[in-house]
Amino acid sequence: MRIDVINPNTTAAMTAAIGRAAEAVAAPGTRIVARQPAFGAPSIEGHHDEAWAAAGVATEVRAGQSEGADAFVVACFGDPGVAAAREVATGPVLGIAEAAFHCASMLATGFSVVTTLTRTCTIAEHLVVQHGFERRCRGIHGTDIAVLDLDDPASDAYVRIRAAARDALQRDRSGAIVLGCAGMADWCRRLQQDLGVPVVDGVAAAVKLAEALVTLGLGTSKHGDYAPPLPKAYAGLAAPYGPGPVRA
Ligand code: 5HY
Repeated sequence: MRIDVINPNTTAAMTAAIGRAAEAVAAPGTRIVARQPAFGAPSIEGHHDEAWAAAGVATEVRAGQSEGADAFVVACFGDPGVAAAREVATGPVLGIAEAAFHCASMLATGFSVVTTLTRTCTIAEHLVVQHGFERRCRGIHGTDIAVLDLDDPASDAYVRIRAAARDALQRDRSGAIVLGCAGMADWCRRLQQDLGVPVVDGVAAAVKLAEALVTLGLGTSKHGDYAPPLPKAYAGLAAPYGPGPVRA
């Protein structure tokens, strides 16, 4: 099977790291295609970034669908564009936040999220409510590390994230940690060893859940609001991306 893993931001180094994290857990018969939009924000750290990211995700899913992708992962913790992507795709479309919430909920009675900028915690809170995890998510904590500073040694990001996770486990009385950024995927196993609790990276979780759904012969429902977009001519900047046949 083919799973397209979309980094909704435009930072190629992050796309490559996300692709590696996906390939590290993919089954032997799964081909991972890591991709990113040609336009948008270099990092997604708020509602305005997310608005453009959602459009970028929709364009990448439309392209991947025409290339025969069996499933899609939206590898940004805000899950931007997942609903629109589900209209376009026939296979499963999983956002890394939703996937991580499900996995963490099967491992502990309560989990905590540790993410980047505190201002993005509200976006995660919206996702918790949207997906019905209010009773399982016991806290969402920012570290005020910018997304693109995660791999800068000067940010001391790993130590700060580990400290925030330790504090969250105590303060929230939670039993598992969800990593609140696709850029934290590489630290998942190390954090799990250091903390002694399950640590869920949404990229890996989404890839394995997507594999499971495809293997079960399950795809996105086309009955209801995930039916294909209604054919219409889009104008201006969006003109090439309107519903209907993929742009040549
Ligand atoms: C992400 N932003 O996973 C989110 C993390 C965040 O560019 N990739 C981004 O802070 O919401």
